[in-house]
Amino acid sequence: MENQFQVGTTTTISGMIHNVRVTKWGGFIILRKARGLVQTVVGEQSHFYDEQGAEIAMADLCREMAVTITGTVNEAKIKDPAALNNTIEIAVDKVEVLSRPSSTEVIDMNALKFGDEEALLRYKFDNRQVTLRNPRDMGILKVQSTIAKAFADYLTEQGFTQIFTPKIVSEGAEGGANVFTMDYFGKQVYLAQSPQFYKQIGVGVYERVFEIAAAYRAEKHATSRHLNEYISLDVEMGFIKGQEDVMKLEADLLRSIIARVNTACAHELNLLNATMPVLPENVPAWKLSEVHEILFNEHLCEADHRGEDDLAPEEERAICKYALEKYGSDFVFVTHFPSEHRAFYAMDDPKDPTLTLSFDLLMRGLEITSGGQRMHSEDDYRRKMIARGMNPDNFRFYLDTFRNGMPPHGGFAIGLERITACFLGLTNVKEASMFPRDINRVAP
Ligand code: AMO
Repeated sequence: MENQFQVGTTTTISGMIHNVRVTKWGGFIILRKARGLVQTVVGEQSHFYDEQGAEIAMADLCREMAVTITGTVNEAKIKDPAALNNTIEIAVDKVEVLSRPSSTEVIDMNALKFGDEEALLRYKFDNRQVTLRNPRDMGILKVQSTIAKAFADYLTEQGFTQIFTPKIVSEGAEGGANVFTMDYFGKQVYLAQSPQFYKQIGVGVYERVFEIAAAYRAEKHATSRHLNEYISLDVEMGFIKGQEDVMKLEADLLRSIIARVNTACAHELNLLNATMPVLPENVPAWKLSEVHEILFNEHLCEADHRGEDDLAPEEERAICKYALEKYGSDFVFVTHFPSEHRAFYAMDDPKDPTLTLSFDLLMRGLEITSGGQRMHSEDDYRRKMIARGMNPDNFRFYLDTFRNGMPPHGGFAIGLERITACFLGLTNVKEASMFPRDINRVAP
């Protein structure tokens, strides 16, 4: 691509017409490529041809035509951060139309006026198949794709095997009411809330596994942090000494992802005006009870949350702010959540069985990960299931895994849309989903 833009050379470039601006002396055709816009300048030397090769006028060109442009690369200073290369423009010799939209009124996001941010988002999502065609949204999803690739690459280097597990399942793994049911040839089944059971099973096979796949949660409330279908970056590893091994792996993995995004997506980060988070060598880690105490003692929250079973959203924001100011970290691990409120597969802390060896990772005020050590003895699973009123018979294949032997193990899952939104400072995770599903939306 770089060679294509050598000043003084003739180049041929194909793309979609993002915009046409006619001036007295000619005008501009702004071409859209996969990574951004290219400015081309029309002058007296320019000729235009339709799909049949017949000569047409510049005025016959319109947005979203697919074209091939041949011209000379010239130096230029382009201010638009969406420019693929802001030091050049192309003086057009010829434009060949390859195909055209069937409507002459294609959607132009820039020309639309909206009363408020909500209305803009609604319009964007209602017409996502077309509104995605703008440098900002393309940039968000490019960063997301880079995160997923960096995740897979790092783990593969560390000896992890990528697995693909079923999304139609006989039991929900995470409990709670947010599970979608579906009819499966007359039997009630579920959409997987997570690949939890299957990634643990994968550890019995490959020791270290990861998966990148959709997870389903029947979230009944429209919030800026929940989707009904999201992409879960799942990791599970065997032969751990404790949850610290899992936390260390996640910190190292994130360091590698951040470095990759910084180098591979410098253009997108600039366009989105995003500053990547700081992940220090030692990420602050506090027990849940310690977080409540810190925030109370430092007067950082309005309410007194001591004794509560979970983190309140105001606490998530406050502890992240505290960690950044005091320890220079955009990330905070919170550990030792109460057993009663954690998924049944979490291992209880032998020192205090009311707590679990589990953690959340917060970033810039938002939970991006849950993880921890899991139980590995069938007896422990049965005991916990029965205590929670679950029927172990419904989990036969899962329990069978432990009956047949499992190493000490643990893992975590990162919500891909959440981490993308946090990296880029987006206020709504839906913006980091190509086609978001929420309580009111299943199309496009
Ligand atoms: P948990 O339910 O906390 O844990 O989910 C893990 C991470 O997935 C993301 N996430 C969501 N993102 C968008 N919309 C949602 N509705 C949504 N729900 C969850 C979040 C969250 O931190 N099996 C465990 C993980 C593990 O222990 O390995 C699990 O699913 O970023």
